[in-house]
Amino acid sequence: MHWPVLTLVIMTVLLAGVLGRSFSVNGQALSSRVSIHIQQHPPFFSPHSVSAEAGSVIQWENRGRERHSILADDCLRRSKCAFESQMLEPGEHFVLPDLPPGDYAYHCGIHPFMRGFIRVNGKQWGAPSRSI
Ligand SMILES: [Cu+2]
Repeated sequence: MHWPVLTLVIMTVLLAGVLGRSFSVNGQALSSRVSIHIQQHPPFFSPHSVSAEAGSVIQWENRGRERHSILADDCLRRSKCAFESQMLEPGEHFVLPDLPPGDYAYHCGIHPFMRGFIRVNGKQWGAPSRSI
């Protein structure tokens, strides 16, 4: 590996560490890492709605007592599927490292009444937002 490349990798890792903290404003998470808790009671996905900058890591943690899964609503249309987790046992995580800009409604594959929403903003990176 060439030195400039190695330096870039190291700086990227360091920067990710600095930025890898969560901030929350009125339930809207604005950060490079967004954490969503899965819980047994409403709103089930907490916070229910999050917005994130492009390139953010979005992470769910099952803090409930049952199995759950994360399924983008568009998966039901079978044309495309933005994201779909495996079954998450209590205590397990699901991580989306790089969701493209757009609006994403999602639900639990086992309990369809558990619903959440993610908005990924792309403007910061010069890419237009798109709705799905
Ligand atoms: Cu569930």
